[in-house]
Amino acid sequence: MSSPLIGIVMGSDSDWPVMEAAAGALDEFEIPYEVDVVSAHRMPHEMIAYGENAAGRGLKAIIAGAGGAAHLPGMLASVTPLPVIGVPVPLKYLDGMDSLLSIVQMPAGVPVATVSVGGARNAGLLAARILASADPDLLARMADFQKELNDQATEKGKRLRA
Ligand code: RP5
Repeated sequence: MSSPLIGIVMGSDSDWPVMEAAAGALDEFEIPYEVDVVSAHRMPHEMIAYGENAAGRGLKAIIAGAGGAAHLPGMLASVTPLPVIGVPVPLKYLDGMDSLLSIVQMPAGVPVATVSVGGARNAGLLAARILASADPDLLARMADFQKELNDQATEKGKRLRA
């Protein structure tokens, strides 16, 4: 197994049904990743250590998902120089707006690239694009993937017009 390039972390294993789509996208591009639960509130010391050690361990980006008072992506971004992609996980109440606002409203200087509520697949694809910017083979495969999306959308239009 290759060393992981992307860290996928979440506040609880209850986030996994949403977050597994990020892993699925990375699988499609054969990008090695690791998965863990690193709760900002329930295990703050481990969370800080994860962020502080991530770059030194060879990770290139972190995908962090959390729901409700979703402080995990922002706190990780505050202790790592790596790009952090935040996934707002929708919980039972408030339709994920609490998660979204907790993640997206970062102070200047501490960026988190926030995807849509439940948008873990896009988080995986964004991580792949970050790696692709320095990897011509991966960049070409990303361009092929986009061409495939284009073809599929074109085909749908053709079927409607027929
Ligand atoms: C957040 O609390 C987690 O990210 C999760 O979305 C939510 C609920 O966690 P559990 O009570 O299901 O462990 O920190």
